[in-house]
Amino acid sequence: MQTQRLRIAIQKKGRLAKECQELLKRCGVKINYTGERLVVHAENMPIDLLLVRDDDIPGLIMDGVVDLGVIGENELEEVRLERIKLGEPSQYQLLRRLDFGGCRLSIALDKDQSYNGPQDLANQRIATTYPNILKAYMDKQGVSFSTCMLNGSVEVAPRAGLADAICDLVSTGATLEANGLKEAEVIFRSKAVLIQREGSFSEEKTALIERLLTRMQGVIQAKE
Ligand code: PRT
Ligand code: ZN
Repeated sequence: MQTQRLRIAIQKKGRLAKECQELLKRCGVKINYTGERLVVHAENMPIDLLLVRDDDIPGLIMDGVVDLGVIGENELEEVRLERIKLGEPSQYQLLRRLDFGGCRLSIALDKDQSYNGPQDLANQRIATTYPNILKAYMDKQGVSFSTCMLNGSVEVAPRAGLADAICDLVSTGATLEANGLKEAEVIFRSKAVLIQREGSFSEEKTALIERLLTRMQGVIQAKE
């Protein structure tokens, strides 16, 4: 169901939310975020914002339910691989990489354990929220392993005896350190990105997207 208004999905709460709101504001999109609404309307442009869990954003784009979305590349890639596995639509267009949400997906293990390369992970159990990205990496290395899927508290899995190693997002490294873990291998580098659904757009929407991109370019350059 397409609407006249441009639909943009952003994270409702979390690490990307504030910066997405700030970016849109600097692009001149006026939005009142008060209240607990799923959809908020821009006051000065034909734009509707969908405020959702970040996990839902890649699927909303790939199913063509929203026009644009802002999402971390880690989440985007994980959902893309999962959908390919399930035979579901997995297409999107990358409009631009943004200047926030930077992190890396890394394999980490007990800081006292020796590590000389991916072959040391052979037949180990690795806890992660990103089983598809991890599998793609390990397959490329030709190393067999098993997983333990966790949607939270991944970093405590080794200590709790649930896994030998973890594969989780890292930014400062403080969480790994606090849990007696060391970063062994960076398998994916991520930033927030602006993506667009496949398919055709009305002339009005195309022009609005162009305008937003031009403004975004200016906003991001001004910060550099
Ligand atoms: O509720 P919702 O599902 O929308 O949010 P969420 O809890 O799934 O995600 P959220 O808000 O935590 O993160 C959203 C996105 O921010 C991620 O998908 C990444 O693209 C990006 N991002 C950037 C990060 C981090 N940095 C990050 N450090 N996401 C998570 N972390 C976590 C990491 O999982 C670990 O627990 O922070 C911890 C490590 O941080 P350091 O600084 O101690 O290394
Ligand atoms: Zn999430």
